[in-house]
Amino acid sequence: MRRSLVRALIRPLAMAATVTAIPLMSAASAGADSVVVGGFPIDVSQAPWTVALASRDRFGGTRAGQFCGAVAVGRTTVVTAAHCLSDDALGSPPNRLRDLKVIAGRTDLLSQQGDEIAVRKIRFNPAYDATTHSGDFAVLELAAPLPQGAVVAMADTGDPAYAPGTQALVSGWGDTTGAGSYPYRLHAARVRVLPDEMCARAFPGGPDGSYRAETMLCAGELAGGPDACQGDSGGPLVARGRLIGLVSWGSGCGRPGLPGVYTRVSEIVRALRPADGAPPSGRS
Ligand code: 4AZ
Repeated sequence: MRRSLVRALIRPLAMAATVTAIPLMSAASAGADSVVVGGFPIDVSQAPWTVALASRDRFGGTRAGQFCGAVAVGRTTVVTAAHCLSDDALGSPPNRLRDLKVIAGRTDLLSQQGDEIAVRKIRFNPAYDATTHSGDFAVLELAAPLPQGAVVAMADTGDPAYAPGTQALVSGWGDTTGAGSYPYRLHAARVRVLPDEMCARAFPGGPDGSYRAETMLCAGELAGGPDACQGDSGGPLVARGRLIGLVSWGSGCGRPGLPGVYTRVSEIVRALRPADGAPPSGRS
């Protein structure tokens, strides 16, 4: 499951480009073993740090080319999941993608609301491990600044926002049902930070993946329900007004006993801290 996530991400989204379905307003609840992402539509003003990663060249124009989420952490700095920008996900190296953009301030992908800003530079976390998804982040430099109001602070190590039980909000334009229903409107779901042991138990290694508490964060509801899903990858998990996670991976969406796995944002803070040595470098 884990190794197929990137392909799983790309397949439904590539298909979505040709789909003309009516946007879903929110995920319906369903039976015991069905997937539910349990979210609700929001206006981007409610989570203005949520931006879309988009390429119309690669993914078609139906949904403005949206293929992943990302987060504004500075006026010209956006973070996303490294796996969103892998050759595997994009079908070519990211620097070949001439029209890679961040879309900010837009609730509905069908609208012209907000700004589309070109990505000037991509820095991959040098410690990203594509096999385990450990350290799943990349830092993007934008060609023009975002409004200051779009920026969210990142939570450093020891921030109480990481405490298990903390309520958090995940937002994105990803699948709202787990069955390939991609909305035009931004959605959000309320989840809770869960103890690392829950994800360690759910993902001990093997087909469903392996959880590493140092670089990953566990969130969701143990009973299943609200969760991130394909197409939300790279997007924000915010608690107490601070960014604590980026949507990274999981096994299905909203399934009982299988929480969502997020990139632990304190790892990004650490990597970006000048005192820690060089900032993350890589292909650009
Ligand atoms: C994905 O493939 C994905 N339910 C993202 C999040 C989750 C599962 C899969 C978590 O992009």
